[in-house]
Amino acid sequence: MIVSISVIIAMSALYFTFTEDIGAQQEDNVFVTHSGSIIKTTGEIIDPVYSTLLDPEYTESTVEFDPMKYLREFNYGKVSQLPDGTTLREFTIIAEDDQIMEVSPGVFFNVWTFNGTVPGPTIRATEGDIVRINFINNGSKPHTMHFHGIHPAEMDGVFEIVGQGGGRFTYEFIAGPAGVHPYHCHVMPVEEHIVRGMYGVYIVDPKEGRPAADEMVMVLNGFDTDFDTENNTYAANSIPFFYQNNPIQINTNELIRIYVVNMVEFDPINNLHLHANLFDYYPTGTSLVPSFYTDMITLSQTERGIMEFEYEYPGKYLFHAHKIEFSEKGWVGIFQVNDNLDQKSQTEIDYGN
Ligand SMILES: [Cu+2]
Repeated sequence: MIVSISVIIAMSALYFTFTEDIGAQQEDNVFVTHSGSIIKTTGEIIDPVYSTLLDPEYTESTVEFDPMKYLREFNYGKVSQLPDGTTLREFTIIAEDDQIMEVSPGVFFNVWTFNGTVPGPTIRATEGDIVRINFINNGSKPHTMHFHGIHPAEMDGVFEIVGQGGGRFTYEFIAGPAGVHPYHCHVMPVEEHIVRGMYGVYIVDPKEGRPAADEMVMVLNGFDTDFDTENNTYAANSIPFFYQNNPIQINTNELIRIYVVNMVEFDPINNLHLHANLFDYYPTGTSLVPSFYTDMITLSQTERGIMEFEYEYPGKYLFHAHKIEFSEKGWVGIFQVNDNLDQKSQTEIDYGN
């Protein structure tokens, strides 16, 4: 009897400790719509009058984001060697939640950001390196960084909530496994922290490297600008139709490698179709041997992989979601394939190390 009473007391203590922990992450703006669906996003809107008083230029976009620059930009961190020869890569990531991004012409949206952009920086390391993230939360809400990959529990960015107004946390782990992984904020309501833009790509190169290629990152994402838990825009790399209007220049007979990550919130699936070609596909990028040779992949949220292909014939080729609703709301782009003879090879670009 005494034993069972003690067990019940111990379990209730555990229960309350656990629910208090979770409760600390919750914001209480859960409500039911007219149609009966439960909205968990807060739909918080910045007061423009108050914000303009603080900063007269507030109603203008505060986010400078160039999808063409983001496409081939890799952040290798501040590199040093530990006494045992291990490479240490240090990154400083600052979270903010008061940034304004023009997510489509004339549509200004309050995004929540890592280092001021959506997506955040592409963090890149080699398998076995030590990755150290000096995380500073300058936002007005709690935020964290949750990396996919392998690391200790306390580095998982879920229970160690980093407080607003300058809270700090240092994430440190061994880079691995090789592949392409997302990182994102994991504070509740997680769907809002994601759909507002708190995510990015983390690439772990295999120790033996991969063949030289023209490499790029595509984050498939969207924005719910009217807070009805449906996306209003879709894109590869945030800006609808960007790569259709600004085709990605590539060369014939040159290996193209795309790290693709689906971060679309609310919709169960996203997909990608490449025109007039097929590609080798490495799900999660964890194997050096491709699993598929295809022209179409389907991805649920945070599902990702590496695509490799070459174009033989010059010309313009579409790539887009074969979920037509998504492509018609912006998730469509063009590869302009140039004849390799008169183009400087992209693989000669020094991406740093
Ligand atoms: Cu967050």
